[in-house]
Amino acid sequence: MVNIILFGPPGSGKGTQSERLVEKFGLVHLSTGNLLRQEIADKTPLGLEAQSIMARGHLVPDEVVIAMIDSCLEKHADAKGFLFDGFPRTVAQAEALDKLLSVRKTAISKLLALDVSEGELVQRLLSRGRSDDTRETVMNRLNVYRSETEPVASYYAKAGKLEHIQGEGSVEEIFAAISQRIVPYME
Ligand code: B4P
Repeated sequence: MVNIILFGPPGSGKGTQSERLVEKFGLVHLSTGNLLRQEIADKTPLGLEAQSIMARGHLVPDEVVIAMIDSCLEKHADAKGFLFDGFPRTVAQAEALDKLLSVRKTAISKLLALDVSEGELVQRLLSRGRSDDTRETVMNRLNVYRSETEPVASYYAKAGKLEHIQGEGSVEEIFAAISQRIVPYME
């Protein structure tokens, strides 16, 4: 079983690349951002709680996203592998994920980190124009990324699982670079 984390700051292209990667490799795509936006669209109690947090660019509480991931892993118990997109975003989420995978007798294979400069990130997000892409929210999201999320890369680096990918260039070039890192796990 292969379990890949696609990691990077907001706007680094995790969602863009994940859609293509799951199609190519037949992995199950677990995007906490998409799952939360679906809860908001369905106006569930969880969605109502998440909406204002996401609008401010903050992180939804760890226990909420960990429970969401747990139930998705359960639902796709026969998957050949998972692509985690936007999760884990804190070290507590990473520790919880390791436990959830270890009880299922599997583990993270690699964390692939997309490197994109801050100027490029801001430009991409402001031109995307999603409801959480206002200048103020984008700045908050970048600050939260630096303080809460970046340590997740060091957490997996200690286990020898971190690999950096140049995240600037065409979508196709970046897709080829990521695919090259995943192929060995599919053989
Ligand atoms: P996410 O949905 O995870 O989204 P993101 O980090 O903003 O963007 P992503 O990196 O996927 O960029 P994309 O491909 O779309 O998070 C949203 C919010 O949800 C968070 O702020 C948080 O509040 C909450 N949340 C999610 N997960 C959570 C968790 N685990 N814990 C707590 N809270 C959580 O690309 C961005 C733009 O760039 C697009 O317009 C795209 O077209 C463009 N682009 C992509 N690749 C490009 C390229 N190579 N060149 C030029 N443009 C490119």
